[in-house]
Parts: sequence; structure tokens; C-alpha cells
Amino acid sequence: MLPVLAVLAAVLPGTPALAAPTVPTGARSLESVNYPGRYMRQGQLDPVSASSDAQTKADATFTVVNGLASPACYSLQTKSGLFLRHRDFRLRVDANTGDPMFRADATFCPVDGSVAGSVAFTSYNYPSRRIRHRDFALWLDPFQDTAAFKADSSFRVTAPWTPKTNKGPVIPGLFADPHLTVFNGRYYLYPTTDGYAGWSSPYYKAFSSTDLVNWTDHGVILDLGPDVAWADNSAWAPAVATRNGRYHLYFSGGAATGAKQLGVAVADTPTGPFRDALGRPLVRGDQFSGGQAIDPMVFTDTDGQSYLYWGQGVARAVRLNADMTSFDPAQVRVVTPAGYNEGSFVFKRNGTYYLMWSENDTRSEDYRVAYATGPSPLGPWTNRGVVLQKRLDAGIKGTGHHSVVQAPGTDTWYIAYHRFAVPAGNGTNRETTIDPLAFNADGTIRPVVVSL
Ligand code: FUB
Repeated sequence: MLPVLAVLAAVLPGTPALAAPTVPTGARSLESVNYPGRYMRQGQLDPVSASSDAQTKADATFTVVNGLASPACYSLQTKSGLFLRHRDFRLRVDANTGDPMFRADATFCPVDGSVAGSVAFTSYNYPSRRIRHRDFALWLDPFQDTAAFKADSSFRVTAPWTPKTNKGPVIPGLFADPHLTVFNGRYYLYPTTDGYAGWSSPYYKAFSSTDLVNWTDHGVILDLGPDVAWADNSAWAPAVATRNGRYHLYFSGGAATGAKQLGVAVADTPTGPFRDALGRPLVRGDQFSGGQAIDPMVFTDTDGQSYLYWGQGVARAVRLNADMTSFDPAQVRVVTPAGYNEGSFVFKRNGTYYLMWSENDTRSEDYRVAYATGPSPLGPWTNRGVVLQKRLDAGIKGTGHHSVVQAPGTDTWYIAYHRFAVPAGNGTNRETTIDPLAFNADGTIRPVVVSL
């Protein structure tokens, strides 16, 4: 049994004593408090025991993930990649369409359950209703202030009947475009929040880890609507770089009209809170002809000079000024390699610079990563081909928009990237995973061994 309230008070430090309870994300099962031995099983409350068959156990296992409609709440994803949602006030499981109604129907907000250590789930879009069992089916019923209702709507969050066996996704739920980096010896992961039709998510979260396996969720670090005057959607593909003890979050933002634009926000810690540094875009959507102003990335060379790279369709690069929030527009170079679509990433190893990028469309199972090498952060670049691509025998598709990190003090390297969520994902339902990145003796990159 997991102590629901206590566990995540530690994960989300500073949670006030009377705040809504938090639920540990990851693989879990949910047991009725008044019918012990019965668990949420898709849209039912069914008996599950050690002697149940594997399918029953799998059906009674959910991954608790970031709420599809709000990071303050949760969604429950089945082993088959579907989400628990209400429709006609019955609970059932369906594939995420990414539209606002589905995401709201599939988001539930925790409140204290009827007994210590239990939790009840209110509906995100019908907050006066809670998930409860009735005739051993799960319903979304209006709250009643009775002992019977409270018991019928309370669940203990237990260890999962079917434990997670895959390494990935490294953070539960739908996150894409991961920027994996190291600050002060700790790994930080900054992804796009996924699961939204049209990639319209408005906010960024940050995660951190010491071992690339166990991750702390630091919550929302920038929410475009309230935090950025010129953008309120399409919080895509962030990148974070540090200089002089400050942290700079480079981000994409969209508004109701106009092209996507790039911004930069600043904070005193890697996990924010970040505030818009300029109050206007760093790169306007109409500033340069050709391509979209998305997918920013910053590389800082060993001499301390930082470079900004960005672009979909056209890859651009420029030296950043020492303030990290400005550059000379006249110095912007087009560095588009053959095959380039988006997601530039630059790093340096043994004096060689590596420019990497994603090819094809992120909605294609053939989304993949290629690279070039060069003698400087601005090239010239020699194309070296594809190093990361789908692995259909394992059901892995759409592998791309990556980042590369060096384990501190070693020559061990990792590549973080997204793929269609396994199973049942697609180009707007993507998940983040990490694999080793290895080099040949001549410095070329070995094809990434893509693993589940
Ligand atoms: O996540 C939204 C967009 O999809 C990114 O900006 C692209 O790189 C692609 O991954």
C-alpha cells in the first residue's frame, strides 16, 4: 500500500498541509476502500487477486500521469495506452483525441478519501461529480455528503498488479521534444507537454534526476497564457542554458493569429519560476524569410560563447550576446543540412562539433534523427547520415526531436528523444525516452540501439 498523501508531499516540496492530496505518478492500481480486493478495472470495479489471469491484472493497472487538461490534476492511462474518461457519466477507456473535451473528460482532480491514505477523484469539467462505483460499475455521480457515497468514491492507490517492465517512458505520460541537460551535476529534463490536438499545450514542466531513472516532477515552470503577454499556446520544444548563475529558457509560443515565435525566459534556478525576459519575442515569426521560428536550442562552447539554433524547414544559427537574450540579426546564418526538418541540436566531443536534427514530419512513423560534423559551432558541416530511427519489431515509431547529454566527468553519453507513445500513440501522443549514445573510434556516432 502506498501512503498517498505522504509520498508526494515529498515529491512536491512545499505542498501546504491542507492542499489537495497528490497521487504518485507511474504504474498503480486503485482498490475500493469498502470492497477490498476489488479494483478499478477499466470502467468496472472488479475482483483482482494474485491468482487472476494476466489480462485481468493488466486491465486493473493504470499509469497515473500528468492531467491531460491540467497539470494540477491527473489522468489514468491503461496498459493498452487508452485513458479513463467519462462519457454520459459512465467511466470507460478511450484513445486520446487531444481535443479539449476529451482531455477534460479524462482529467480527474484528487481530494481526500473517506479513510486515511485513500483518495477520491473529482471530475475536472464536472467538479461537483466524483468517480464512484455503483453496482460494481464506475460512474461519475454528483457528490453526496453521506458515508456511503464517500466510501463508494474512495480508493487506495496501491502497487500495480502489472509492474512496469519497459525502461521508457522515463517520465510517465505524454511528453515530447525532450531537452536533457546537466546543471551542477544533476540531470534536468525539459519537454513539450503532449497529448493536445495541434500540439496546443500552453505550459512547460521541468523534471530532474541523479540517475536518469528516478525523476522528480518540479511542476509548471512557465505557463504561456498568464506568464507571457505575446503567446498563449504551442509551448513547444524548450531548451535551457545557464550563464553567470542564471538560467535561460528558450521557448516557442503561438497566439490566436500570427506565426509561432521564439521567446526567452529567465530564472535563478533550473526549475524556475521563469519570467519572460524581454516582454516580446526573441525571434519574431516574421523576422526571417522561410521556415518557422520554432525549436530553439543553445550550445555553449568551451570558450563560454553561446550560440542559438532554431527553425523548422530552415535551420538558423547565430552567436548570442553575453546577456543570453539578444543577438545581432545581421549575423544570423542559414545552416540547413540536406534532409533537415527541425529540432537542431549541437554538442562538442573531442574537439569535433556535432549538428544533429530531425527529418520528416513528427506525425510520421519515419520521423528520425540525422547528424553532421564540423570544425566549429557554425560548421562547415559534413553530413554523416541517420543515427536514430523507428524499430518496428518493438513497436517503436516516430523517434526524433532529441537532445544529447554527457554524464558528468565521463565519456558516457545519452540521447533523449520522443517516440509515438507505446502502445496507441501517434504524432500528438508522444512519450520521452533515453538510450545510450555511443561513438566509433573515428568519432562518428553509432546507430542508436532503440529500446523499450
Ligand atoms: O512538439 C511540437 C513540435 O513537434 C516540435 O516543435 C517539433 O520539433 C515536433 O517535434
